[in-house]
Amino acid sequence: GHQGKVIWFTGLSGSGKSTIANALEKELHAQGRRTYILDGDNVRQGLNKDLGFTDADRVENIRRVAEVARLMMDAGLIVMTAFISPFRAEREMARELIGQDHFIEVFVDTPLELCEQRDPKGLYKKARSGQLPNMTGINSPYEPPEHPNLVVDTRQASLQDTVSHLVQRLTDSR
Ligand code: GGZ
Repeated sequence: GHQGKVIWFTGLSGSGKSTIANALEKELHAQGRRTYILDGDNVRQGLNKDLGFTDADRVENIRRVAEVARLMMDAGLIVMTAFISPFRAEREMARELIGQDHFIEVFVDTPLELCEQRDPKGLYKKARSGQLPNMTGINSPYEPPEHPNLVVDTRQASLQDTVSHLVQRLTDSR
């Protein structure tokens, strides 16, 4: 057996998935644990550079991410994935592939309104003005998880509390 795990973050663009993953990674490194963060920046630039944002491309994006996450988990890493992963069916596929006992689904439940206020890349603004098709939350769907392992309300919980909570989960399940 291995000690690998997959922490699967899901939520809208700008919800805070990467922020939480990065803070969690720092904490795990301090404990001497080996990790890897898969996100749009390192996957969509390389492995998945043939994919865009149609429904079909998102399905394929998530399928490949789940396969890669499983391989890395098998190598003993704590893998964090930070993709919108908007569809319930693909998240369930990932859970089955990775195995219920190794999979922690974290719903970063930041309301669209707040994500839209943050809008660090101006994507929501572009979508609202009709210049960006298929923007999640505006003109492309997001299906919230029905039974996530953890829900994070970034308006209520501090980043440090969220990280501590996740570290505790990982420690409990070892
Ligand atoms: C959603 C988009 C889009 C569209 C570009 N819709 O906030 P970001 O910028 O840094 O993260 C978003 C990222 C989403 O890619 P994912 O691979 O996570 O999506 S999915 O899981 O649905 O496959 C956003 C940027 O890419 N981006 N165009 N149309 N987000």
